[in-house]
Amino acid sequence: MRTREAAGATYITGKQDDPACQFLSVMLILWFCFVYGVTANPQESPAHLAGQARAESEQLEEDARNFLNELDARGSQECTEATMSNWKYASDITEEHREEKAAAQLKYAAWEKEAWGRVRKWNGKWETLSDPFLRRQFKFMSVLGTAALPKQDLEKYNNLVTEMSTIYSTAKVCQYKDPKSCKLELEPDLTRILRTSRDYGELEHVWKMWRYSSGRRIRDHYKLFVRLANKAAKLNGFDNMGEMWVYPYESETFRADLAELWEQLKPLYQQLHAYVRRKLREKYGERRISRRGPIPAHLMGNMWSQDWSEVNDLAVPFPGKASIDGYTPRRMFELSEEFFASLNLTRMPSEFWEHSIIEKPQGRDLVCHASAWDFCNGKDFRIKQCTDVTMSDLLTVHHEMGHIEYYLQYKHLPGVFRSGANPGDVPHAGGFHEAVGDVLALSVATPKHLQKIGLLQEVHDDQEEDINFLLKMALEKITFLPFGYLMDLWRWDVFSGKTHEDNWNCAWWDLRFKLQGIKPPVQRSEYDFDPGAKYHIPANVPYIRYFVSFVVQFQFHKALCMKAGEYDPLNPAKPLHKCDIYQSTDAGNLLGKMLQLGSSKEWPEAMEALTGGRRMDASVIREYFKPLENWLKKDNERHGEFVGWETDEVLCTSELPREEAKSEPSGGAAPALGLMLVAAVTLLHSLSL
Ligand code: BJ2
Ligand code: ZN
Repeated sequence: MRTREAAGATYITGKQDDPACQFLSVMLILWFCFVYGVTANPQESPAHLAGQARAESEQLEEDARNFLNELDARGSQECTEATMSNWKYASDITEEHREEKAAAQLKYAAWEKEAWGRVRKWNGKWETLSDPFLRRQFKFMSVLGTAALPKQDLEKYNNLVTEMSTIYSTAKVCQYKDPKSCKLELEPDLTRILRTSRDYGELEHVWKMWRYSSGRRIRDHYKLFVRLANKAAKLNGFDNMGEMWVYPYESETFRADLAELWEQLKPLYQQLHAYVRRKLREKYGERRISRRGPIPAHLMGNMWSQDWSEVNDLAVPFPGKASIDGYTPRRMFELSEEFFASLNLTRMPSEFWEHSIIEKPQGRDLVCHASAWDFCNGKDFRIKQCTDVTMSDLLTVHHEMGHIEYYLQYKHLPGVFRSGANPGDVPHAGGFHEAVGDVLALSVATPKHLQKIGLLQEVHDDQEEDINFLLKMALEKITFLPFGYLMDLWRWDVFSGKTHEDNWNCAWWDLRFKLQGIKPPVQRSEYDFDPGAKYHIPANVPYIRYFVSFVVQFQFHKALCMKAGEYDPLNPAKPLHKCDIYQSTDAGNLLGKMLQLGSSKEWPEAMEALTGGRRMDASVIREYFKPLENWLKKDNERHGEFVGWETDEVLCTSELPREEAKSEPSGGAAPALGLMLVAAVTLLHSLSL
């Protein structure tokens, strides 16, 4: 710009030296002005041209709005149809429903492709729109997702995901002491055994056989799946599917930020790990739990060691525990709804109560893993959960209802901003979605609140009770952090090829050891596929959203507590962990305002609206757990505990372990022939790829 101006100035000075030339120039300009003034079309005057440009851009804005509205109306219908077929299959796994779902998925993908094609015609124009709300819709709709795959590939891809999650959802395990009785299901049977049994052998059996019946049978499917997923990502302009997954977080530093968060949280996790290891060692003996080693993964009361709160009875510093005997699933859901209503947030609509599945139906297979559903029509919202009457399921009820509350709050927005609503594969920044119900549950879990709702008889409000409470919370929240982080660390490396498929399972155990400090109860091999024994891998649901959620939910909690007047950083009588926002309409309104934004704004903006800050911040969790962290440090020191873990054991090899090579383990309901068949079919699939 500056160069062009300078050149113009030089030109004019050159001519000014000659008077004759000057005269001629003036005459020429006068003549031009005269002619122009008399004959020029008034429609070409600068003022008029500017007006015309303004009208044109207003028209473009209007056309864009109409175009998007029309697309959204049709998109919502298509989405309702596809979600309905998906629900039918997930709640009743039959061949007929599978076919219907497969057809509906293809129809939905065809629509996505058509819509994307129409959006593309706006390239070069939508970027000039002045309304950021419109521009953002175009931006979101410019990424097509897996619908970019050629039809045959897409069909294969969809079928693979359905098949993997069906293997997972229908897997059965034989009983420990009765290998001929093979009807144990993950929910409720195996989950209950892990929660309540303290028999080392039984726990090992259940842990091992679940992986034998689920993950191992998924391994070959996953190979083909990764290839197709990456093909889709490339068609969308990404290097691989991992890149496509993190794109919606709209941050260049996202992965580095996560690594930093984990580094900040690790010291607290390590103190907790050392403490629990001692408690488990006291229970199971030094031969099984070593002083400096990782903890065997089957002893934490949870199939994936992602939440250790079910071993609170072993770990509790000062015994005494709440239980919710006498509750029913319906009552648990009503309790949760009541909390939302107390904050002036929306109650569940009548359709929700009519269509949700809140208890496991008998006599049919279904996807029991709890989930929340938005049917994209502003009316139909459901939860499907095989609810068990336990404290941790009560939290899951709140978690799922948090999703529904989000759906309800942003239902006025166009579909692209109703994050999590579409059955498409490009997830929006899901961390906030995951945090809503959990934030409320942080209040519900406080001893004061549990007493209010009759779940705790006596509250002493002393230091011992405080530590008991914080330890229980840490067993749920802090133990989850490394697991929530590593699930996608593993998948990002798988998608990028950094982790080769010959090393999938051992890479998984490297991460489990390094981040969680746990080890498998029996040596693993590359015949196993332990990541596949966790729902989100076969069902292909990105997981980093949960790590993000476990960090930001404390930031949200703090902001809401301050709004409710329940937390004051300067008042030691009102610490963060004792805050209960129940019945605070001020807090509810503040939360509601953020939920109503959906994903129409970048997440730092939504975060700012609620917390005043724009970054994920681990210091709030550290603040919440500070009294416990201090107590753990002292307790570990007092017992001379080694903080951290090391091992020289080989946790995983590429070879089939010798004892297994001799005979297939008994107790998994999958016959070896079945395994071979799955492998053969998958091989055929790969050959035709
Ligand atoms: C129990 C919970 C998921 C969730 C389900 C299954 C996958 C996605 C949904 C989405 C919601 C949306 C779950 C809870 C904490 C850790 C994790 C786990 N089930 N999903 N439709 N959790 O997030 O509710 O319902 O709108 O995106 O998986 O490992 O158990
Ligand atoms: Zn969730």
